[in-house]
Amino acid sequence: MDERATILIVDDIPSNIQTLAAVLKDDYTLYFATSGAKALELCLQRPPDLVLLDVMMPGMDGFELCRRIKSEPLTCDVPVIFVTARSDVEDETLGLEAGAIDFVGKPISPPIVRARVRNHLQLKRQADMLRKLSFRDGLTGIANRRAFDEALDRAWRRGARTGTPVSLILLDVDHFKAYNDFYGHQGGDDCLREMAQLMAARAGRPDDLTARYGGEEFACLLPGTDAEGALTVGHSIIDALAERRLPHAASPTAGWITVSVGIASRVPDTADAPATLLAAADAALYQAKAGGRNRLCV
Ligand code: GH3
Ligand code: MG
Ligand code: MG
Ligand code: MG
Repeated sequence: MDERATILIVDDIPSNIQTLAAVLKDDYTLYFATSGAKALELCLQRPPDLVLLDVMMPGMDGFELCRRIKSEPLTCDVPVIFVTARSDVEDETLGLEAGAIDFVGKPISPPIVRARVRNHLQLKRQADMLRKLSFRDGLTGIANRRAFDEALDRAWRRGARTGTPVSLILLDVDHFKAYNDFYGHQGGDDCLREMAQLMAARAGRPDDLTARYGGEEFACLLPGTDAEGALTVGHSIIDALAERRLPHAASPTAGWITVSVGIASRVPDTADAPATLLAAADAALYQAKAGGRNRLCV
């Protein structure tokens, strides 16, 4: 597999592209475009790790292309470096305001181009890694609360636009304090990891998101799934746990790990906040607990 970073070089003059390509081709996978429109198309098809961008081009110039790249959710984090013969304050200000991260002068100096590209790619990799980590739960490796909150907001807005339902399943492990007391905290951690995998496998559609919502509480977000579909997923998780029979000798409910499940489903209304869905699922979960645990309520 090719692990090399990809760089898009944009310039209306092919010989300028060739000059840059000669400097970078041994270390990176390169793409080229000779117009802003073509570059934008390539970026959206497959976002590169970095863009080297000419300022003066017929049609969409470099500043405009940079603004577009920065305004698209798919490409807004891609670093853009301007390659320009014009180095007056006004141009540099415009470029930076358009979202560029850096400049290199024309005619280019190969060592400087290599160094700047390498530095910005390294920063980008670090930022990507931090971003990824900030949306993962450290214990289980599944999505965390932050990822869930963002996904719920997105699903809610999309559902309101398209008139399609959003369903939410909240799951709380039964008698988990007793589990920790009996099996030790390490045993509890192992159990949470195993449960995360089991739940994520049951809510397995591409748009589904299973997250660790809090301590021993999990959430499955099911965009585009109605109440009936959510019920099926909820039951399948309860059934899978009954089949798996992770031992819980201290549970008054069963000899194995069980969960209480609350489900809510709505066709989002922009007048309503997604918090109403959460509150409904939480109320259903409370009912499942009060009704004896190891069960599902809607
Ligand atoms: P209920 O059936 O009413 O849900 O009872 P419960 O004991 O599960 O509920 P409670 O909220 O009293 O206890 C939750 C327990 O989950 C207590 C806490 O120590 C444990 N817990 C939360 N996060 C973690 C974790 O990351 N690892 C481990 N091992 N335990 C955790
Ligand atoms: Mg030009
Ligand atoms: Mg709890
Ligand atoms: Mg619990």
